[in-house]
Amino acid sequence: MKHYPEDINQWFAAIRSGDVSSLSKAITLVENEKPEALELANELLQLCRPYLNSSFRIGVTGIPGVGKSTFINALGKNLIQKRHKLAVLTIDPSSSINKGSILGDKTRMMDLSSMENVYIRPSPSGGTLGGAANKTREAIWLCETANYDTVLIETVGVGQSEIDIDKMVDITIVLMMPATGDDLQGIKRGIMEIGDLFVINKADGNLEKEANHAKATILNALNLFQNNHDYSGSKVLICSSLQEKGIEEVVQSIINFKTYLQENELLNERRKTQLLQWFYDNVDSLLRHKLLQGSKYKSLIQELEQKVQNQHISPTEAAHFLIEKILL
Ligand SMILES: Nc1nc2c(ncn2[C@@H]2O[C@H](COP(=O)(O)OP(=O)(O)OP(=O)(O)O)[C@@H](O)[C@H]2O)c(=O)[nH]1
Ligand SMILES: [Mg+2]
Repeated sequence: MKHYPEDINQWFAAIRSGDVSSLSKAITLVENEKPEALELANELLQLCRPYLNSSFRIGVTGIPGVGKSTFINALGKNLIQKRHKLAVLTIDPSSSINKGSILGDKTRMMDLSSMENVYIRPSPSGGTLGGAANKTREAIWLCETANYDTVLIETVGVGQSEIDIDKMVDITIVLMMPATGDDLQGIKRGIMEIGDLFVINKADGNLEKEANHAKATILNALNLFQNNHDYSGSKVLICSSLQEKGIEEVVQSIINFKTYLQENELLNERRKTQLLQWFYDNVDSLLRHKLLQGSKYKSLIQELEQKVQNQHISPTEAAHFLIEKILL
């Protein structure tokens, strides 16, 4: 294919040796939806299989503007000082429409983006129609092949089905900020359940005092909602990403949590569950892709789409009807 290296073994070797442009091209390839690209990507990924799950994956999520990019910048600098090799992927839900806000993200990660041993890359979230899948997991895998031992993933919010961050990382950090009123934004069941660590950011200036208040509120909320593990270390921390205060404590908590996962066999368990999920997500999106690209059911699908929109048939009925036809 045009624009891609011709020799797949050489391409793979270049990725392994740390050539950043070869890595970037590979990520572009796995994001490409064209059938010939999928085939080439599969060939390349087969070579990468031994390196799957070779990094520690840290997910950072939270509402827009809470400071995720600034936090990753501070956290990343700390990890680089500890001699890690760092890949940062930012999933932008809007990127399939407007090509993303990586410029904004990169400026928030200014220090990090100019450092050696750091790779920053936006990962489109994938369209919702047409069966395009989110390829962040493949991107992580390629970074692992390129020897990045730590992968940080930034994503806005939760509840976006297949881009739910906890499906693809070893630890999920939920970033929050102190509210000015009593009410703390973002305490919702979903977010309390996926978080392994909760970090209250922007604990500086006027908000410093509020941050302690927020900590108590979150600790309370953690007692109310059922969390999915019995980790007994501190789960709620306070930091200022801008002033780089409290970051070392966050790093120590990440390390403690990782040890907890390893000692309780939970790291492997998590990864096994995620691999299955990944398999089924691929089954879903490939089925949809093949179905919509192929010509066999084209007119039936068009007919059903119209009927659904005109409310002559419910979406549920239409889906059942189509699947019955296919499996007949
Ligand atoms: N005072 C203060 N401001 C912060 C802190 N961290 C981030 N900010 C500011 O908050 C704003 C948003 O920061 P970002 O890092 O871009 O937030 P984000 O969560 O990545 O935003 P999106 O990617 O748009 O969802 C910026 O103006 C930052 O300077 C902090 O610790 N203290
Ligand atoms: Mg950001």
